Amino acid sequence: MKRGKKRGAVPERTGAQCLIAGLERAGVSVVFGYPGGMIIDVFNLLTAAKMHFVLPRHEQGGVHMADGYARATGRVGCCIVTSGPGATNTVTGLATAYMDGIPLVCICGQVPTHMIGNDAFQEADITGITRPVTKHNYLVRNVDELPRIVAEAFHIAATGKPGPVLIDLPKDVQRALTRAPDVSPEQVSIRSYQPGCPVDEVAVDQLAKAIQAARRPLLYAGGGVIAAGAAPVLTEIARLANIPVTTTLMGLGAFPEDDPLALRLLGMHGSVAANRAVAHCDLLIAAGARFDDRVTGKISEFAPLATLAHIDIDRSAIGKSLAIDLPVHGDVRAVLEALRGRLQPQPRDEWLREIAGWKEAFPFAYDHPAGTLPPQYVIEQVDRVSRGQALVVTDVGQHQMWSAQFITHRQPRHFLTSGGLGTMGFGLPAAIGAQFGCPEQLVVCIAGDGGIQMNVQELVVAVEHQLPLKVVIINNGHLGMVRQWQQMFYQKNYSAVVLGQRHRPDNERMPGVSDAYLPDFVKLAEAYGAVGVRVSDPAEVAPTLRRAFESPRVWVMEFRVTAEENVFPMVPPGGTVEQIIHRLA
Ligand SMILES: Cc1ncc(C[n+]2csc(CCOP(=O)(O)OP(=O)(O)O)c2C)c(N)n1
Repeated sequence: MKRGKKRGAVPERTGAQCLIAGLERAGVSVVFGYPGGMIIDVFNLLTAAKMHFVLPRHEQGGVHMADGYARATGRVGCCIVTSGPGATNTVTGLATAYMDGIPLVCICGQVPTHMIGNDAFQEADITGITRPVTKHNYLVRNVDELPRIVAEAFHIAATGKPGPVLIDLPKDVQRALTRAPDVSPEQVSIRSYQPGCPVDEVAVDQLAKAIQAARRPLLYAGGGVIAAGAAPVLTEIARLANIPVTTTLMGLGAFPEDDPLALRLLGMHGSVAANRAVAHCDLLIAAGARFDDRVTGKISEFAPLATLAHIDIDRSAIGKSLAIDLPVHGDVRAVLEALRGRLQPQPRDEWLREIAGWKEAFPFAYDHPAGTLPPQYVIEQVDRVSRGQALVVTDVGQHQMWSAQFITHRQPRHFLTSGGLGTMGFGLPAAIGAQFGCPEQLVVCIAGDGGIQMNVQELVVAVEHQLPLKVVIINNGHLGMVRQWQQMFYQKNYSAVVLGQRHRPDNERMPGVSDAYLPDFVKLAEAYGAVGVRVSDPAEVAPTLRRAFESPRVWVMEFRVTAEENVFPMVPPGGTVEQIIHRLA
């Protein structure tokens, strides 16, 4: 048969061309990627593609950047890497996004199809490896299917409970020719995947009746509220029916914490008021939350007096950890909108008075002995100096919990953190991704001296792209959160938690090194082209932050804080609210 171009037919394109066209159709405007031999055909086209390209310095950094971009904007983040080590370097980032329900599409190069399974150079079975940490993944064997697969990947990532999707793309498929037409994510219809579901009016009626009848109702809002864009309607409902609200780590910002109904963070390091309210409420309405063990503590004693209602888009999350009395499967925003019209104002004075008493008696607090710099003080100042406007991205550890406690969270998508996986090394690259998504926004990364070193190489990306990013390092000279657990639960047997030169058993200084703390973060910042400053005087904290926030440059501010500060209150792991620890004796 003659190969000729029919009038009106789709011109022949390579797989790589189809991929780029698919990304453009999906509205990708920034792509984070790292090249290599098995993805070189795609990179060959990126120079001319209608999207901004960002080169991280490690593929893990690239995935966290795409993740931070997605968390800050609500759009699907996108990254492209090569096969083998490039692909395996994405696994932690994918697992991080998967645990927190973040929409990503990750494209990996792969060895040619005829070599798959032969232990070819830079071959890794990334489809198999990532199956448990992606919402869905594809190994593309036929170029004709590629336009549909790209559109499906974006559709699946963004709809239902969002999550990461991986496309494993062999080199020969990138180079093969096809006349398959482009497909948009909006055109996708998959028979076995129907994420939209109509609001269950009967269930909403039952929930409305339960709320009207409850004397001590409590809303427990998770990251699903933010993902669904349901924060405004949640706030309306809480105020209309006088229902106090507590949020998970992922839900911070779903309800303004300066509202008298706000109970703030729930769970292990949550407020006493929030944890007590759960213990005393007669109706607990979980919205876009998943009864995570860091929230529930001892699950059999969680909300012992309450009827449990659970609104979630993910049917499999309902009843997973606890039996639910009032399940409401559906989009959180649609369900809350349907609920709003069925509720009447209720005073609930007694319940609100009780809660106000707990809030007043047990605020988040810390000691500030003269001559010391408490880490909580630094974090409080970030909030104050930015007038509550900063988009804060944290790493993982004590500083993460203090950031949850000492920042007054007021709006969604302004507090980004690795909740489910607790990934150290997330903060800096995610903050860079967030800054790409929100160029006008003040973005502040708060990290520990341990976690910042896990992806510190990405600092150069912020400098290179002239991002106005600010990095706050809470330097306590330790892997603080692990040190706290060793202090509290392992008889102070400090194992592998001291960072820097003080780690030397003879405690002797190394020749030529003047400081016990290593690395020198100021020099490190300068090496990457950023402004680096060190602060240990409390009086210098606010002026330094102010100068940094007014500057267009990347600033790295190292705060030398009290070394052995702990995060309180603390419900011990697997414990109950009665066992809450307020401070060490
Ligand atoms: C990749 C990874 N490795 C190990 C851990 C376990 N871990 C949790 S918090 C923590 C200490 C973090 O120390 P640092 O970054 O200095 O922050 P700090 O707790 O002192 O604020 C560790 C090791 C983790 N969460 N992630």
